[in-house]
Amino acid sequence: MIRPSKIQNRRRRGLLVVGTAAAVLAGAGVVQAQAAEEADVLLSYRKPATASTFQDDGACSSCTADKVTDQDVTTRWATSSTEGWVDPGWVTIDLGASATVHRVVLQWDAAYATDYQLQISDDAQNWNPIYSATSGPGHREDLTGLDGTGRYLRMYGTARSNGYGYSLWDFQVYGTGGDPVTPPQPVADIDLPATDLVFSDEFDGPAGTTPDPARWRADPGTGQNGEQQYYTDNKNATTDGAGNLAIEAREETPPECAGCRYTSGRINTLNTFTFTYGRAEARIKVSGTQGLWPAFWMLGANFPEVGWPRSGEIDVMEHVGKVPDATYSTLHAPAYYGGGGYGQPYTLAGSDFADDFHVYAVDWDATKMTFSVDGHEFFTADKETVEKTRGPWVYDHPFYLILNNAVGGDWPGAPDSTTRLPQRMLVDYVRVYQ
Ligand SMILES: [Ca+2]
Ligand SMILES: [Ca+2]
Repeated sequence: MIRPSKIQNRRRRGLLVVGTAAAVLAGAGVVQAQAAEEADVLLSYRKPATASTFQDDGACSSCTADKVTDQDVTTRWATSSTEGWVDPGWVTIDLGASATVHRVVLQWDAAYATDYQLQISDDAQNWNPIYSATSGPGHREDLTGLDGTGRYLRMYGTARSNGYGYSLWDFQVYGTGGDPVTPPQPVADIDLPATDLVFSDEFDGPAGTTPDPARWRADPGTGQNGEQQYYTDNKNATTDGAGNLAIEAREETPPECAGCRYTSGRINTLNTFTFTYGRAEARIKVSGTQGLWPAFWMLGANFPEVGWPRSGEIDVMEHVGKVPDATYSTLHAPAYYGGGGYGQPYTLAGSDFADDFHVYAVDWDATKMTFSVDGHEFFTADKETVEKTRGPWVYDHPFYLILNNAVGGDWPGAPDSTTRLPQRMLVDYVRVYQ
């Protein structure tokens, strides 16, 4: 609606035999045949990094080298736009002590290296290649079977994918030795289908009841994206007495905004309910007419701290009045957002979604999200596919629910002479299962 597992590879490092047959025969010892197995761990987390140059401007603010080791796929290193869009370009991680490297994961930005080496060194002076690419594919490259020893590892790029520089969201190094810092534990995955009801609102109150403050808070103010409405403090969001919440868009100038011509409602669960993974569903009868833009969607709960699109956005359902017979499900992240979001429409040709209630849902776990309308699964966003084709997957943390009914804006366009107001978006229920 805003438009513009720490994997541990276990490697058997050889069989260590302690004791001898002779010792057994003598009764003086015990034969121990044990697998001396040393686990590969993430060696690069929070390790210092340096780079040929870094970018710090409006296009990429504070895109310093340490952003490749922060285990945050919404931050990136990039070479300087004024002096760094040249070859070679490099970023070096100091692993803190000598390490043996077995695996590297690179999550590139659109500005990636087609030709590059991974080089290792004991002194950051003399480098030995442990991997060479001559036609690197960019996006996510998971390089296994590596074998090199040293304290410093660098990506040394010699050819760029486009006219820009080099940029990495993440540069993960796995192996043994070094001086590893234990990374944060990932959120526990769940098994789908999710069937335990953990949040619900059936909106069964008497007519005129505002949303339960234990579940929802109004989010008053103007909208983004060139929207024209003013969202009131629940004056436009009340139950209809028939089991639904009605979010009503009206043509009126609110006292809070002298320049506004429309009012509507927007509510969310940021301060009352957030969740990671599960099924979120709502039964909704969207509003129609030119210029209307009802939505059921989610933002990362870290939105107040990191902003958008770093928070991530999951649009379970959006509808624009000018396209009556389609709804849309879309993901937004720092590498793909706005008109470039990752999504699909669901179309019932010739129908008008504003004519009836439909159930809009997402089933979300650590590997994928599947979107459905009335049980028809029409779009699956697969984590691995997204990482290999679009960019980082930024949905492994808590999100909160949002309902709103926008008027105008870049996507639906402004109301015109055909627009009929007021218009109600009716929500029969919202339920979340885990
Ligand atoms: Ca990062
Ligand atoms: Ca209901």
